[in-house]
Amino acid sequence: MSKVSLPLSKLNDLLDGGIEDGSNVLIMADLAVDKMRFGSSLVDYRLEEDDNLVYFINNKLPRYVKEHLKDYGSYESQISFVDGFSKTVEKESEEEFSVDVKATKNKKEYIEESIDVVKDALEAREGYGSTFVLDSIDSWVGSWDAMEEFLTDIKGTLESTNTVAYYLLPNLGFDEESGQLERLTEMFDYVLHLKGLERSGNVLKYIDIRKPETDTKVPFDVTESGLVMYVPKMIVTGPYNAGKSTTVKNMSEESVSVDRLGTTVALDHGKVKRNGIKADLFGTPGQKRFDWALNFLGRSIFGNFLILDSRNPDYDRAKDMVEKLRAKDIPTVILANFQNKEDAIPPESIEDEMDVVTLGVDALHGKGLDEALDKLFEKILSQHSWYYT
Ligand SMILES: Nc1nc2c(ncn2[C@@H]2O[C@H](COP(=O)(O)OP(=O)(O)O)[C@@H](O)[C@H]2O)c(=O)[nH]1
Ligand SMILES: [Mg+2]
Repeated sequence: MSKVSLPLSKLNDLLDGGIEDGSNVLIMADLAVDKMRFGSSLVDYRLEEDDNLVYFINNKLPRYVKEHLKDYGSYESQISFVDGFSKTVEKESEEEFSVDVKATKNKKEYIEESIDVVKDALEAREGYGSTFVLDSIDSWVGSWDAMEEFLTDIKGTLESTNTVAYYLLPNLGFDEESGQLERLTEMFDYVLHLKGLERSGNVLKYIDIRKPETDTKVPFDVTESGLVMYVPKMIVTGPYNAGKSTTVKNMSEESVSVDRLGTTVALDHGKVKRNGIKADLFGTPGQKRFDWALNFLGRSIFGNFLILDSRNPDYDRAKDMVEKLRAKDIPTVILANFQNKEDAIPPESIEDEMDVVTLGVDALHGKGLDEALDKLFEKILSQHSWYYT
């Protein structure tokens, strides 16, 4: 059996390459997260990877989905629909594959009837290699035995047609106590829980892999270019003239520097989009304001770049900053800047002195900034903090 990749490289890393072919995957989404946007970016990605798509629709007319699927026209030959809805609203189905039972009448019968239609649709795809999507199984909730039978029964066909099946489900308030979550987790091969956290008016979305049980959580967002890892706030700190503004500017796609009253009230803000990573970057103003900025931004800071001038690292000041960042549990990476200068101290020496992961960069010419971003994200993901509880 081989692995099928998902559109987020961190997820694939955590799953040892992706999802095992022939699997049933539950994608459960908290109500604050738009599961359809996640589902669409998954589908778009798999279509681009030349999968066939078999899309089971049980809560709207297929025509509606066709109108809303990105680039449906160019992928039409790769897609079949299983129409599980027309009958329910007493319409004649226009699709080759349709379920001939009303979803509202008898759930058990409906689910049983669906199995054969889905099998036919999967087997009819030439060349196999398919993504199967069922949106959504909320109406199956409660019919646990029938659901389990569907999942067990479909398995052989998934394996023989090299298909991964994704079932979308809004989190209707399943909790550990009721045993429903446990039951669901048992039934599926993989369970991805999309969670939403409210933080100062924004919803922070992240993926919690419930099965196989995984500690690392992956914060994400859906952009025009698909799924990316996303954190809303990372800061850039460091002594005066160490290269903070330069780092924000050259790490970002777009940036603004608001200079008022000289350099003392400068605020740098940049939008980072690279390596499948999206982040908002804020340069903290002059060093005296560092403590103030830390207290003000406090709990919503996800990570920090501490920029030092490698020719003169100002260790006392730097250590003081690191201590305060540690106290707030803020993941930090030191950037040993000005590595293009002859008298720069190598990053290894600075790391030894500071006891914090240190990378050498030349912020002015953008050297080492990609690696710096990867490293800080790695730290953010592995350093468990308040924001995931
Ligand atoms: N040669 C070189 N110059 C740099 C580098 N990083 C920043 N600079 C320059 O150093 C000066 C101070 O940088 P700036 O980003 O304003 O420092 P800040 O006070 O920390 O925001 C500017 O003139 C930058 O162009 C670097 O890596 N190499
Ligand atoms: Mg500056």
